[in-house]
Amino acid sequence: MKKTLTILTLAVPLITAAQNPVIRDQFTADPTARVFNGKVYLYPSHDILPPTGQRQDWFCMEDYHVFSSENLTDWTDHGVIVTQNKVPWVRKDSYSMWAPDCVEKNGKYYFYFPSAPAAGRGGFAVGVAVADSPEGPFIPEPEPIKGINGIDPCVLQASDGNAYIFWGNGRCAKLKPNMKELADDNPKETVKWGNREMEMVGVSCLKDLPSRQAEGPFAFEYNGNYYLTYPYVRENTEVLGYAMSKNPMGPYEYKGLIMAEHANGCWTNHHSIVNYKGQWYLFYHQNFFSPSDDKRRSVQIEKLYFNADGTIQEVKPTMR
Ligand code: FUB
Repeated sequence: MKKTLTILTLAVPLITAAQNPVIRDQFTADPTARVFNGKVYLYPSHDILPPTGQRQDWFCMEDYHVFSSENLTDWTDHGVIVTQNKVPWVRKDSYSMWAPDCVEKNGKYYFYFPSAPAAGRGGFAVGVAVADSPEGPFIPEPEPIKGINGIDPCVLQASDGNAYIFWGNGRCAKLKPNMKELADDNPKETVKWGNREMEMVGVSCLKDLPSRQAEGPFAFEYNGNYYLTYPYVRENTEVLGYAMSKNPMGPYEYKGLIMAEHANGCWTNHHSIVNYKGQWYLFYHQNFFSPSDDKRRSVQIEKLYFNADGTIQEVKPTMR
C-alpha cells in the first residue's frame, strides 16, 4: 500500500485544472456510473498492488468502494461496500473482485460483481448483493447467480419492463423480477469451447460482430434503440466498439468505434455510459497514475455525443 501512495503523490502535482483522473487517492478501474437520487454514483473495481504471494503482474482486487458526486469533479468516497472474504461463495484471498454494476428497483439497490468461486468450481461466477441505499450496506447473497459463468456483469432495465443481464463475451439473459436469478424462459445455446461443448443460458449478442473476443459489455437504451457497447481486441489491445438493436437481446448490428486502439494507454478499456442532467458521459479508465503498470488503473470521464441517426461519435481521451 505504501508504494501506491508514493506513485500517487508523485503524480498529483502534474495535475492542474483538468479533472481527469477523477479519483486520485486510490486506483479505480472498470467504472460503472449510475444516476440515483439526483447524484452520479460510481461503482468501479479497486486495483491494488498485489501482496506477497499473489501474481505481481496481474489484476489484484479485494473489495469495492462506491463514490458519489453532484458535479463530476468533487467525489465522496463512501468506503468499502463489498469485500472478498465476507462473500460466502467467493474463494478466500482470491483477489478477483472484477468489474461490477449496480441498479435500483423498487427502492432496493442490486450490486452485481464477478469473482472466483470457492475451490472446485473454477472460472468466474457473478454474485449479487442487496442494499436499501446506493451507498450500502450491501448484503451479499449466499450463492452466485446460477447459469452465469463469466465476468463483467451489466444490467439493462429495459422499457419493455424486463431486466436483462449481460456478461463477458456479450452474453445476455433475462432476469427474474427478483433481480437475483435468471428467468426460467431464457433460451439455451450450445457453445463450443475448444473441444468441449457447453449448454449456456441466454444468447450471445456478439454473434455477428467483428470479434467474439470481447469483455466488459455495457448496454443501455436511448431514443428507441438499444446499445451494446464493449471492448474488443484489435491491433493487440482493446478498442471500444458498439452495436445497436431494436430488441434488448439483439440481434445487434455493429456500428463502429467509440474509442480507437491505444487511445486510453492501457490494454483494457472497460467503460460505462450515462446521461446526467441532459449530457451523456463516457466513464472509462487508463493508467495515468501508474504508467508502467496497466493493471493499476484510474477512472476518467469524457462527454459523449450522438449523431442524428443515433450513432455515437468517437471519443478522444483528455489528459494523457
Ligand atoms: O479489471 C479486471 C478486468 O479487466 C475486467 O473485468 C475487464 O473488463 C478488464 O477491464
